[in-house]
Amino acid sequence: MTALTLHYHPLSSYCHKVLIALEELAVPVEKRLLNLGDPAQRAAFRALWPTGKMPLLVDQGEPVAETSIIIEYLQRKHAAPGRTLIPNDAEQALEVRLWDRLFDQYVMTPMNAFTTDLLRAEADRDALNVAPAREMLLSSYAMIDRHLEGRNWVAGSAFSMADCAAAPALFYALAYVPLPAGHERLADYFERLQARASVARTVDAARPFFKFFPGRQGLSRRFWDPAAA
Ligand SMILES: N[C@@H](CCC(=O)N[C@@H](CS)C(=O)NCC(=O)O)C(=O)O
Repeated sequence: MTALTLHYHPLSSYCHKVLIALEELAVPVEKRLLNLGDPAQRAAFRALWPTGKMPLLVDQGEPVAETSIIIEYLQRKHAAPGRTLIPNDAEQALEVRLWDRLFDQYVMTPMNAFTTDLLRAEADRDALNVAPAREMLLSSYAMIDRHLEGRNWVAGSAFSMADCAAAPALFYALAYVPLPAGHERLADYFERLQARASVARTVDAARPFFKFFPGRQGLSRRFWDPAAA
């Protein structure tokens, strides 16, 4: 029996980031599905962690919050021998943290602006709300595409925490704002991410919930039905 509990939802992009990391670091956790739409669960969760944001890791009763911190914590305290997502070398670690931040701030955040807009009542939606988010995504795609020249993974030579952040951010962002032509390096990187076992398994587990994803119309058919790909 593990001492670690993860409060999560299988559809949540930030939860995907940590689920991928858990698998990469070979850390067993007890997963507790959290439905923030349920007022009682929401109140109980806020009592545990005041921001009410998931995922939340609980280690022997102590909450560990914020995805990048959760991953660093798992790496330091619970990773299986030989498993790593943040290099020991300080310069390389900085590059991983930089790209982790860039994906969270400039891909995940604008992607979530689309979700927030679609969750509003139709009368309250506004194209002006999502126009800056679309611009930011397109500018991030161009930046990432340029950066990927000669690289397999986004920071350093090995799969890292930055790739854990990239996988769900791009997965959902591309459903809202598809990749324009001329971003072949980013397109290839996205395929490498999808082929990674930890990412593929996280997407598999989310599949039954895709029907609740507000951007579901933009989700490629192969993600609904991998056999049809
Ligand atoms: N900065 C946080 C962001 C977490 C976050 O935004 N989680 C979303 C789910 S993807 C959430 O809990 N949303 C619920 C809400 O805002 O009420 C992290 O890295 O953990």
